[in-house]
Amino acid sequence: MQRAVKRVAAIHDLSGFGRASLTMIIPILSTMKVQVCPMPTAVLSTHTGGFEDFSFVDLTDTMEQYLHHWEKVGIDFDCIYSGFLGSTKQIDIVSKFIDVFGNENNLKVVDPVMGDNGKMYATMDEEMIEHMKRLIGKADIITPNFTEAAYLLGESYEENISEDKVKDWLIRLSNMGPKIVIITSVPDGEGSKNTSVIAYDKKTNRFWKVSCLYIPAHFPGTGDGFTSVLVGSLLQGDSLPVALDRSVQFITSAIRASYGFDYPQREGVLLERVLENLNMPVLMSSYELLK
Ligand code: PXL
Repeated sequence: MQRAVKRVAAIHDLSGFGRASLTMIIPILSTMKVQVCPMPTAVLSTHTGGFEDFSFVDLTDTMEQYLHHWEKVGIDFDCIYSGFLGSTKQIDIVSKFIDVFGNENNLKVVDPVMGDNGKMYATMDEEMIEHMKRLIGKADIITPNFTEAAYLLGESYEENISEDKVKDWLIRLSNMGPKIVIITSVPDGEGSKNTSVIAYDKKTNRFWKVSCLYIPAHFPGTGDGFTSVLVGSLLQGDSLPVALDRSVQFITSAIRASYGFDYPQREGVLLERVLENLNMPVLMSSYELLK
């Protein structure tokens, strides 16, 4: 029998201030009627994007204890979802977590959080990228942004990339293991006011695209919000293009609800103002099938 409420193991950090990682993921998935079981990778006073001198408690050893205890208790999950990871050891623990708790019925989602806007985060290094390449091989779905996709493929960040080249990147990433590859923040080329999410579903050999108006703002944590809505939507039984549409629409409305206010963008989007949109009827208005 199906569980009354779907259950996700969420392997991410907990940052006390600045909406990102678990402080985005838990409210979004709870609002979408999905139970979140957080496995915190670290506890920080703030996230690292735009704050200095934050406190940081590494929980790598605790992650292993969680894994063993959850295995002993016999918990099973409808989805395993990982994001920002702080070391090669943490990446390898997620890999082990997928070996232990992954099965053919659950969804393994890896968001390979490594950088943005053409740059790697300060906490990342080459060795971690190598481990991340191995981890994505165990995922069903990966959601790199354009910068992360370039790092995973050893390609350079190109502002004016053609759609054919993005398709080639998607196929090459899916050849590394995942069945579905979703690249976010794809620049729509010179002169365009849009940015896109482009996805590839290996099984059906179809490419999907959802575009939205580019807003010149940078709020950390929007990638975590995007993937959380995607996970919630797929667990609710939506198709891939509808899940993409819902994720893009939600993040766009969160950015629009925030951008008009004058406050530091490092605090993240004003999630509390838009959370209820997640329970509104779905407008399947914008996805396209790419030829
Ligand atoms: O949203 C990605 C993210 C997650 N966790 C931490 C971060 C960031 C991005 O800066 O610093 C701690």
